[in-house]
Amino acid sequence: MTAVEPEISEAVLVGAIEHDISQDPFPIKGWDHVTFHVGNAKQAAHYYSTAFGMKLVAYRGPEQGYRDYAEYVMVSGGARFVLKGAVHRNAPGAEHHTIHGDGVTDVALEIPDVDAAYAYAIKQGARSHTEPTTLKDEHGEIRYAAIHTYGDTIHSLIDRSAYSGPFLPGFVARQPMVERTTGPKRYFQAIDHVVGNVELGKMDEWVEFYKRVMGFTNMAEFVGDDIATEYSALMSKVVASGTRKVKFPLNEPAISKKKSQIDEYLEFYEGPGPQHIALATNDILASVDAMRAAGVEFLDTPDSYYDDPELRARIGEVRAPIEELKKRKILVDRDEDGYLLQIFTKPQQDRPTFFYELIERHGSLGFGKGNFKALFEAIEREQDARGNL
Ligand code: TYF
Ligand code: FE
Repeated sequence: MTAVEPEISEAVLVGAIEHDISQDPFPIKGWDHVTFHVGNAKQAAHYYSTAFGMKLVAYRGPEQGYRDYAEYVMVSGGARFVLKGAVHRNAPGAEHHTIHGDGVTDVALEIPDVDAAYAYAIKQGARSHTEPTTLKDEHGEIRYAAIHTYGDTIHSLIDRSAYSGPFLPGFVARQPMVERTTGPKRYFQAIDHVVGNVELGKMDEWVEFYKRVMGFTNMAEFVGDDIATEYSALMSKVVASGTRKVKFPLNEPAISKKKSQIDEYLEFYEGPGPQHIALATNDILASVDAMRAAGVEFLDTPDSYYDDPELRARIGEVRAPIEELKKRKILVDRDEDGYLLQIFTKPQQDRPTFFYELIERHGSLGFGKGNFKALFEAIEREQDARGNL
């Protein structure tokens, strides 16, 4: 018997809207991939295979005459991650890992016209990383450029419309590392949003950057002074592309009684960088079960969250019994458009820096604002356990 996956479009999964990108100053098709620099890409590929249910599809390394790195390309539905590990200390860019530890180096975007988008970004004040260039092999060609964003993070701009290879020129196809026999076919289908942590007082500058350079607009959801001083210890605003497929919440620390979780990140990451990626799933219960069984740790939510009559009244009917959500510590939030289910992992490396969110949207275009209190209290308990009082 083969499991039948529900027919559900990626746009619905990630809360995208009908929108003609040809009218945008910086047209974006969607996410291309996210690159992680890690200490051991071979072992990371195994973790993403077993614990995140991803499939290894492509590789390049010394065997291909690529002397500096081994890179493993993992996919789950429309989401693509590249795990990159240096094979010697002088690999160009290897200092990223020395300074920041395991983390995201590149949030790459698929762009219909790389030259036009790059020229617009530079005119609007973006800092160049790589000028437009053509990469080719026997599978065709890619138009490529890259710009800098916050910290040591870049946005690669990729037009892959004339390319049919397994990833980018130079990569070879690879068979999956692990044949899974349990769990859902995919644990997630798409990237929903990528969040950046920036320094105190810089959030608005980066919001303006994405508006000016990529023509993004603000989404309604934000965490202002009121919420920040009460419990969150962060300020947050969200910018999004025209289709809302690409969404970038931006956080900065706020003054609070304890050290802000954003300050803790900035200290351990040694600067601004990507804080979390939200992965869109069409069955968060099955995904959480499979990931927990494989050893992924999620933030705890107290039972009182689910027993709160105010919350029960506000969220109304959702697709699963509250008891099933409570068992798994899955959070619920509802707004005028619908509701969402979400859960957050603990940090994914020894440093308390990068983590994941799983999100199942049912109409809501938000980010779980109603859960901020419960979420930030859970994060503070973890901070306390690390001795950050
Ligand atoms: O992406 C967001 O904005 C939500 C909220 O440490 C959030 O997921 C903000 C900060 C944080 C965890 C979640
Ligand atoms: Fe999020």
